[in-house]
Amino acid sequence: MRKQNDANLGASNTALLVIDVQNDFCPGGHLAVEAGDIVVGPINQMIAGAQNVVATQDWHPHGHSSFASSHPDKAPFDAIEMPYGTQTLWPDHCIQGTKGAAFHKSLQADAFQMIVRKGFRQAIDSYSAFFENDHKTITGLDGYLRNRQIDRLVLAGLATDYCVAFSALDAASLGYKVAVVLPACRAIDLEGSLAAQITAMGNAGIELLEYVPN
Ligand code: VGL
Ligand code: ZN
Repeated sequence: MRKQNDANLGASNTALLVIDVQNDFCPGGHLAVEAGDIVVGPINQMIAGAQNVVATQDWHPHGHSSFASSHPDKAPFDAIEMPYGTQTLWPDHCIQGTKGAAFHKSLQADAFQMIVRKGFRQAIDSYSAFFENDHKTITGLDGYLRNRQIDRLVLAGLATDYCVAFSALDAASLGYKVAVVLPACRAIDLEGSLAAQITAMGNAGIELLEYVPN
């Protein structure tokens, strides 16, 4: 069902949180998400109507511990045990300063008021915009949003089942009101991860919007 303007992006207490719309997650990139680039149009439309816009940028050093290439005998999409828990291994992607780590060229990145870089510590990955994968190390975004008296977040970007979902779930557990705009997200979908994360987000009280709010 189509709802009218639920996301209310023009409100001063609300921020649009644009997750990882970077070349490596788009077609032709090193960890391409199917049709990842189609999120750019709807996100630009939302940016145009938003008062507050924050973005994340996956930002790994060479040889990052989340890369399969850093582990002998491992292949991309294998899982390994890290001191902080199970970690999926990825193709090398979003290496600091490379074209793959840059935002998609058509994304209205000039509108970003704050860019949170994550995954820059060699030994730990970070899917969420709030906490690294140990669920303890903070990125600082919560403090920034609180300082700006923002308590509602509308998320969109890549990938639905990893960085978008982890960010949305952490935001909900931190007490934010959270919505995810599904048509402005695309998933990696490893072994049912999309369905699992959609269920988890629903259970956490996250609003799943099926349309692009204007
Ligand atoms: C992401 C896997 C590895 C994402 C980032 O942005 O969803 N997924 N690094
Ligand atoms: Zn990454």
